[in-house]
Order: sequence, then C-alpha cells, then structure tokens
Amino acid sequence: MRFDILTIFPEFFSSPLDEGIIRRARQDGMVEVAVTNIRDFALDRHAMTDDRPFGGGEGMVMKPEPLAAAIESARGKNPRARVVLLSPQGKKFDQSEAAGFADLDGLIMICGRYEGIDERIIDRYVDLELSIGDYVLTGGELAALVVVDAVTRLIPGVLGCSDSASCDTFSRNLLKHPQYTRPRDFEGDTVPEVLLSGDHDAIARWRFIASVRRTIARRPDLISGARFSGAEIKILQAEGLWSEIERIRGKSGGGG
Ligand code: 9D3
Repeated sequence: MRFDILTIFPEFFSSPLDEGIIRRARQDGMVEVAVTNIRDFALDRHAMTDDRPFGGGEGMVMKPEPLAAAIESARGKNPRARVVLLSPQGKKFDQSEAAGFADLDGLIMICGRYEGIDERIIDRYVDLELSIGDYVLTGGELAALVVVDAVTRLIPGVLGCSDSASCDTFSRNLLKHPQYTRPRDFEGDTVPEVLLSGDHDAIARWRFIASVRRTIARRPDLISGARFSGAEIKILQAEGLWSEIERIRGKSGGGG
C-alpha cells in the first residue's frame, strides 16, 4: 500500500509517521507514505494555495490549479490509487471502511484547509469524501493520519500475532473487558479474584460478561451488530443481560 498525502502543512506528518507500528511497517516496506506540499505546485510568484470565495462569504477556499497539479503528480507515482478528500462533509470513516482500504494498492489523500476546496477538484478527481467524526477540526491533516494509522495496522504482516487485528473490539462489536497487571494490590485496590484463579473457563466467562456489560453501558449502538453463540446467550440469560440486549435491539430496529 502506498499513501500519498497532499497538504499545505507537511511538517504535521513527520513525527506521527516516524513512531511505533507505522514506523516499523514503513521500514519493512509494507507501506509507503509520501507527503507532498501542495504549495510546491502553486505556480504564481507568492505560491498562493487559497483565494476568496466567489459569491462572497467568510474564509478562503483552496484554489484548483495547485491541487490539480499535486493530484496529477501523485497519480503518476501511485497510478492505481483511489483519491480521498478529508472533509467535514464526508461519509463517516469506520472500521469496515479501513478494512476495505487495506486491500487497495494506494490512497491519495487530500487534506483540506480553510473553508474547503474548489468543488471542481472534487468533481474531477475525488472518488470519496471522508469525515472522521462529528467534531470540528482545523483541517484534514489529523484525519489523514487517523486513516493511515487505522489502515496500516490492517495490512497483513504489520501486526504481530500478539496484537492481531482479528480480536479487535470492532471485529466483534463488543468493547474490551477491563485489564490488570502487577501488582495484585495497588495501594489497596486489588485485582478481581477470578483473574488470579488459573481457571481459564471462568476467566473467559468473566471477561465476556464484562465486555457485554461495558458495551451495553457505553456503546449500546454496537449491540445490534454483535452476534452471540448459543452458549453465550445462555451465559447472558444467567446474568440477566439477555433481556436487556433484546430490549436494545428492539429499540434500534435490530440492524447490524
Ligand atoms: C462552517 C464553517 N467551517 C468551520 C468554521 C466549516 C469547516 C471547514 C473546515 C469546519 C472544519 C473544517 C476543517 N476540517 C476538516 O478539514 C476535516 C474534518 C473535521 O473537521 N471533522 C471531522 N473529520 C474531518 S476530515 C477533514
């Protein structure tokens, strides 16, 4: 996978892409990330990348010519890439979108700034507009980093077995159970007894129940997409959680 990131703030990307799993994935050649300064493609004397909106109004709009030249250049190096614009108007990015991107040869990501980009660039080049959530950022750079991070860890070979993507929270639609490590007693707060018991069935059951309780409390929207085995349903019935799950599913229409 090759990511091409087009931005007027290339410095934004230096340290986040040079640490941890992404750094290793780049070093091992499993992903390539190239950051391009859109300003390098601005032809006028002042290297302007923005201008006032036709029709008037607040703020500035990113000019089409430098963006078009930057996209064409990125396409030359990443010919089979899909072109994504990070924008508050986009479709919400989620784990299934990340998994789809992990199968692609390349992504060209345009980071918007100011009030956005000239619509003709979207019409001509952009395959997909993506938002990372319902909050206001100052530009698309952090959103692009979120996409690189979420997609990179799904590329085969990037994660070791120990943190394999297959048991992620969102692969089961359940939140992770609480976790503890040494010491057993931290300033009087102790670790749940069952985790010290060595009884692996009891531990698995405790963790499953804790995951479900947490998901019901914090993310009831995920419950509709969770699927339980017959044995799990029996456990949830014994814990008095199954009726709660059916109630949540009924309310949300049982989708997922
Ligand atoms: C309505 C006036 N504008 C803000 C004062 C709208 C606006 C323009 C540009 C709001 C935010 C931005 C910059 N944000 C992004 O480029 C962005 C973003 C976001 O803000 N939230 C979630 N995902 C994304 S992806 C790109």
